[in-house]
Amino acid sequence: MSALTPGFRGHRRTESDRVPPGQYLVEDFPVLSAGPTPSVATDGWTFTVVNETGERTVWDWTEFNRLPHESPTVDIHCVTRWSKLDTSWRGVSVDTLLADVETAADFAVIHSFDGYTTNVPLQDILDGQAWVATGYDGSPLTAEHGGPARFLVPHLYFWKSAKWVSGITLHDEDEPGFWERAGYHDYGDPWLEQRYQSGW
Ligand SMILES: Nc1nc2c(c(=O)[nH]1)N[C@H]1C(S)=C(S)[C@@H](COP(=O)(O)O)O[C@H]1N2
Ligand SMILES: [Mo]
Repeated sequence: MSALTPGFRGHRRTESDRVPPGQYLVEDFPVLSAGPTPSVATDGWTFTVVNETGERTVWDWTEFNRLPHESPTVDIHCVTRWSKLDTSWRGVSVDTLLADVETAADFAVIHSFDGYTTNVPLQDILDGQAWVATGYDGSPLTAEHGGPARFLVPHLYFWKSAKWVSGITLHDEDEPGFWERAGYHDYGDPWLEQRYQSGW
């Protein structure tokens, strides 16, 4: 893997270089949910990974909080056209969650306690690209933003960052999630403006 790509580390990036096409910057943090905010208690909370053969790995809240945590600062991009730069989070990387999971799967579905789902290629959530976040901006993640824990995969449109996350299932085949079945793009790269499936 080449560590230095021209234009990535080689040049100073201005703020406008960090805003994908068709997006505008916000300073506040908008709340976007398809339904009401569920109240998810940490008592009885679990995070579950299921591989393609049905093997389950489960953490309760206490076990999850003992896992090594990271503090990523990332830019986020919602398909409704707002972007927010330098958001700071605290969470467990998906690499940590999948470290002991045996899998040859190519796809993942992220599941939430409100029934929300979203699909991502497995390679897009490995190698430091995705987290299960329990903290935002120095505080526990609020319920409206997905607390106690939400998925965070900032290089894809923010609908892929499922709030109130309950687990990850691994699959050999791609399985569209809630918004993807409703016509949102299967992959959702903000830099390519992959907002909706063609025909929308
Ligand atoms: N469980 C769940 N996760 C969700 C959603 C939702 O409706 N339910 N909305 C998605 C969408 S479309 C966006 S833009 C972001 C919004 O996150 P925010 O409310 O923290 O800004 O959450 C995503 N995750
Ligand atoms: Mo969104």
